[in-house]
Amino acid sequence: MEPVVGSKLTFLSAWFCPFAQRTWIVLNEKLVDFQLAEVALKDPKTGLWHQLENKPDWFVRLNPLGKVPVLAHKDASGTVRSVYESLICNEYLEECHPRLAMLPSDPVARAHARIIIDRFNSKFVPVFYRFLIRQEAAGQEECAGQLRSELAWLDSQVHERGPYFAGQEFSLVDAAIIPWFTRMPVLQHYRSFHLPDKLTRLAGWAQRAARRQSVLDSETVPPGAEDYSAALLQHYSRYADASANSTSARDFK
Ligand SMILES: N[C@@H](CCC(=O)N[C@@H](CS)C(=O)NCC(=O)O)C(=O)O
Repeated sequence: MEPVVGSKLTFLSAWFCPFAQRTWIVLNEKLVDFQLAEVALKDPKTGLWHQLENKPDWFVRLNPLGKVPVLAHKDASGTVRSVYESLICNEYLEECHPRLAMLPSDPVARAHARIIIDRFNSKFVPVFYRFLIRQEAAGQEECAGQLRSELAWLDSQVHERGPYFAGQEFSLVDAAIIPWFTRMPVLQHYRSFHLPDKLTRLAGWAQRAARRQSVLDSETVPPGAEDYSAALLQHYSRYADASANSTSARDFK
């Protein structure tokens, strides 16, 4: 249903979306007053995704890519303005709400935070989906190896004085990464993959970050479901049997 976009920030999301969850976590951390609008990206009967040409005009006007997350508001002149792409939404929130800062103040440390986000987004995220989509054992083994090497790199990046990636404060880096760690049970369930035992810093970070209130408050179940983890497993079944027709399934194949 089309949300009424007013001067208060509207956040377009989908309960299962890790990209939208990144932005939801930042909204929560920064105590932003927003209204949530859940977008129906899939046909509830078939579980298949609506293609761009079938998405409502109001949604494509707010994001021409037809994806969540989107942040939208009406400005002082009455014009609706929108921002999309999760990492850009998060930087936008950082600029609009600087008081509860989520990047370090030192420019080199800020750059380093962005380096971790960039590598995670360009290397880890595609392999997460590819690991589920690949049906043949050799392809899955290749993805498992790539994930293990990215996980080892991430373990080395947790701040030495932690517990978070940028130090003692939860930052945009943690918000960008944690949604894929709370989805690790999906890889365990469908691909028997788990975080290697020796990555103790990363495991400690994941446990701590997953328990943050901003993260817990961004985990919602779809109507009719009770258990978030079970609902996520059900959602990812279409990736695991390669029948998902989402943009992620196409982009990361
Ligand atoms: N690069 C985008 C990816 C967002 C994305 O793929 N969102 C998914 C939901 S998890 C979506 O809206 N997909 C729409 C579709 O596949 O049609 C971001 O970082 O925001």
